[in-house]
Amino acid sequence: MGHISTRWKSELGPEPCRSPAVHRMLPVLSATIILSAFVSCATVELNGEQMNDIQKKVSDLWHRLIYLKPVTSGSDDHIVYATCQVQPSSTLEANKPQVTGQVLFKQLYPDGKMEVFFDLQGFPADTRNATGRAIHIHNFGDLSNGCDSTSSHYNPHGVAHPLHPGDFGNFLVKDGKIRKSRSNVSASLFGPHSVLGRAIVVHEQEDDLGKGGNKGSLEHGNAGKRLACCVIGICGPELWNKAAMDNASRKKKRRESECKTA
Ligand SMILES: *[C@@H]1O[C@H](CO)[C@@H](O)[C@H](O)[C@H]1NC(C)=O
Ligand SMILES: *[C@@H]1O[C@H](CO)[C@@H](O)[C@H](O)[C@H]1NC(C)=O
Ligand SMILES: *[C@@H]1O[C@H](CO)[C@@H](O)[C@H](O)[C@H]1NC(C)=O
Ligand SMILES: [Cu+2]
Ligand SMILES: [Zn+2]
Repeated sequence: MGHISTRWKSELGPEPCRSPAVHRMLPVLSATIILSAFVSCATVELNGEQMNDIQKKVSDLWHRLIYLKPVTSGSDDHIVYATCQVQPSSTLEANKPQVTGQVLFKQLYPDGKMEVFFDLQGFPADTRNATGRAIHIHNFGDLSNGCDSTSSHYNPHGVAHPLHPGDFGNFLVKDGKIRKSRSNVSASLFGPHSVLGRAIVVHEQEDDLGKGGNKGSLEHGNAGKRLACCVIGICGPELWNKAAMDNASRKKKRRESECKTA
């Protein structure tokens, strides 16, 4: 490391900015590359599984090196937060539900699973015929033509619906609202398949979850019109912490009122 720094100074002027994560990982990466070079030169026979394991480790290190956490969200740099401010589609007819609200994301870096909190309002309060409403991550964060310009479901692995990382399934409306947490979600806020900059779309209808028996079912679940959408962007911890506090105090109130009526 010292040697490289001296060379930077003498030949290339001041040392370029490098994030601490790169500093931490360079030695590990070099060691792994040397190790894998040694392994491939040695006459030791490796079975396919061992080879795959080495390949996986090397590729994992590269990913961590190249796709660094996009931004430090607040004081704890091991958590990434994101938000999506849901607005009715600009192409939506006036007689359709005007859905607004927030979708919040939290994920531990670099190995955590994404947690998502949905807080939406503006659905019809009459739930006599209530079916679920589908919510997905769509490919583009392009709202130039309302939610219609967000393209199809984000599908980095080329699989059929409902196996896309942003297929959140169906949400029941209660009193015109959706308020729901999901954890262990397979979408991610970092890495090569980060969903930052892509769109959340709230649909008018239920997701048939691939069981509709037609082509559309395996592409988008026949979830109908796009009511509302937003673009996922990085943020600090404040929104999530506030939502978690409100969530906890609602729960406490609910319990208290249940105790009173019991
Ligand atoms: C419920 O659905 C049935 C059949 O789709 C329809 O005939 C009825 O009018 C609906 N009721 C309400 C309150 O929307
Ligand atoms: C989380 O998801 C993975 C695969 O997506 C699954 O194997 C695991 O059992 C899940 N964990 C929990 C706690 O649901
Ligand atoms: C909200 O509360 C529920 C339980 O009542 C919990 O499962 C969920 O994780 C909470 N969500 C947040 C964002 O704290
Ligand atoms: Cu969708
Ligand atoms: Zn899908």
